[in-house]
Amino acid sequence: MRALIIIDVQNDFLTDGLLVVPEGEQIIPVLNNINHHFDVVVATKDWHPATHKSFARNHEDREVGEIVEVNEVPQILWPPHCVKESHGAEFPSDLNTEVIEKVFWKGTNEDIDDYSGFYDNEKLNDTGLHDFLQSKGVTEVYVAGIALDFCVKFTALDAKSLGYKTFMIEDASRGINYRPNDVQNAITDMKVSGIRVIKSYELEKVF
Ligand code: VGL
Ligand code: ZN
Repeated sequence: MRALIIIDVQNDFLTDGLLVVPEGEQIIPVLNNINHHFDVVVATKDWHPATHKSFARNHEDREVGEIVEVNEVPQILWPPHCVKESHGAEFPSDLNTEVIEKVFWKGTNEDIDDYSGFYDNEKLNDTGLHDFLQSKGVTEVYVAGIALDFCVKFTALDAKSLGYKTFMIEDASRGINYRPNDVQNAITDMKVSGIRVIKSYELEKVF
């Protein structure tokens, strides 16, 4: 069985959001066009309490982009984003969400961030995604969404280590590119780990 995992396609990462990912909205029609290729479609949502330690404003005298330690774990500081139950945390209205069988929540514990759809950054807790995919008999996962250089990358790397045949759909994903070449480096890291980086048109050829 083949699953599409849609990572963090949420208003705050799109134009007018609080942590804008360039061209983020361009992936919405791509996702809507490809979802029929999959046996299972799931999504993740970044879902932070307002007090989350990944927000620069929740530290004294710290700015966005700085790295601090939270319980001895390095944490990049972000603007506030995807606060649970806010408009920014919702799916954009033009994303076809009817096909999404289940949503997995990440970043819900204020003390630790979660870039992967499977576990938090220290792998202390899991989101239930692996168990769900196992229960559906999924062996191949296709990861797409936001941000290519953070949550898409870490989800794909975990999927690969969990033993799934793993693909990342490049044109159905966009990155933050906080430092120049972050997206290119993320793509290289994924390829080196054995993840196949594909374009959405290739799905037409395969299935
Ligand atoms: C993300 C930074 C902070 C992501 C989430 O979805 O890639 N990036 N929170
Ligand atoms: Zn976040």
